[in-house]
Amino acid sequence: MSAPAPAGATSVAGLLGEIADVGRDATRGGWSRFVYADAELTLREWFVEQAQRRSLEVETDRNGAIWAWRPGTGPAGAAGSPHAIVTGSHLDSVPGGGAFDGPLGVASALAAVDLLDARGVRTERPLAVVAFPEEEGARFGVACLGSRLLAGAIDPDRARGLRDADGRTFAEVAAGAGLDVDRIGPDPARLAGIDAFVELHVEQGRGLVDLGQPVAIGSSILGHGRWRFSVTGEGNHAGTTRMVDRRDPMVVAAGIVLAARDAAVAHAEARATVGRVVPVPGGTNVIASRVDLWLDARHPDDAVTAAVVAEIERQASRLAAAQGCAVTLTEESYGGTVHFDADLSGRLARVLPDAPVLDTGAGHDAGVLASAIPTAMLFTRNPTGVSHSPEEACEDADAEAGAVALADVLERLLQE
Ligand code: HGY
Ligand code: MN
Ligand code: MN
Ligand code: MN
Repeated sequence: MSAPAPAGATSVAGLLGEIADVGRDATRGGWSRFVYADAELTLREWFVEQAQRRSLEVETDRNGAIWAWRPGTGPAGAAGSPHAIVTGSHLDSVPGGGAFDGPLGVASALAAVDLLDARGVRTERPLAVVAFPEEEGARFGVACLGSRLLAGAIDPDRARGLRDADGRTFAEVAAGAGLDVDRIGPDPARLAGIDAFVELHVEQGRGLVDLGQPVAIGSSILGHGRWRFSVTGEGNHAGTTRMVDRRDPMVVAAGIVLAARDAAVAHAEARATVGRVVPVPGGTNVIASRVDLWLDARHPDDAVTAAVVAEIERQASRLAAAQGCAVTLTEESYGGTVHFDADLSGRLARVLPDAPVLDTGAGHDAGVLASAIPTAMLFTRNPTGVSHSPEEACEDADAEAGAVALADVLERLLQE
């Protein structure tokens, strides 16, 4: 487990430089920082240390999110006090992901706190910087698990039973990290104390590159969901089993991957991805008995997403029948298109009049919380436009511009 470099930075690039070696994935490339695994636990420690260096009051909520409070001058003023302005993002990553998806929002929030301190901003409202757990859903399969629990968007019993690739449950793993898993679930009192949540995130596209701007305001998040196909056939020997005698679920899985591409291509703006295919038992010289594969499908119109998934399901059934296999489909999570709070986004636009407005195809904790509190997003330019890959990038100057924009927005919201 690589430890972060000694704390001391205040620039966004400096802060991210302190954690640059945490969770590097020598096998896949990029970074793999899965919730409650070593790298993410190190990032949690780093975040707490950064917060304490800034005299922020740190607490962990019932769902494992870390909240660092910059007290207001009003009543209570700290954890959970009323009329708070909150910013932040996540520290976890996809497997072999980039260095900015998540951590850029957390580091920019810490740098924004430094700017507010330097400007002598003191307000009745408190400010909190939050790091949500399992935003990518890379370990337990449900994206934005921490913010969904907070907002009551997932049943706590279902969350406790989610399993990672090793079969370990969220309850077991989170308890091992010190969380009282009997208490996970909605936290309406905490949400009631928040007047606005603004998440800064690296742009996962080329919008700002094409517009020649460093920072954008978010407008909406594409509706998207995750589904699991399980194809069962007959496990057997790769060498002794004649082709005519096979009931090979991997052949069906290959057809489903192509069916997903074809179904999405048939609908403008639709996206469908099969990014994970897991044969069981998974031997090189073994015909799998079962193959699990996960579909990620997205579209601005929920009905089109449903139609795309239905078409893929039809093709999967046809393919399975042709191979003497069976196939089941389970919806793991779904969230419709989110439009950020118009009033809040309008206030951001008055603070950042030159910032363009962009939608995003990527999910975010802000998208989940939009159902419960006023939320908005800022995006910082990514020169490659690539994300969920080591190619993800953000120039130092743009990262600083993002932090200044966030500080300007937070200062205005704190004072209103
Ligand atoms: O999958 C997403 O869109 C997000 O990055 N979790
Ligand atoms: Mn992501
Ligand atoms: Mn993200
Ligand atoms: Mn996201």
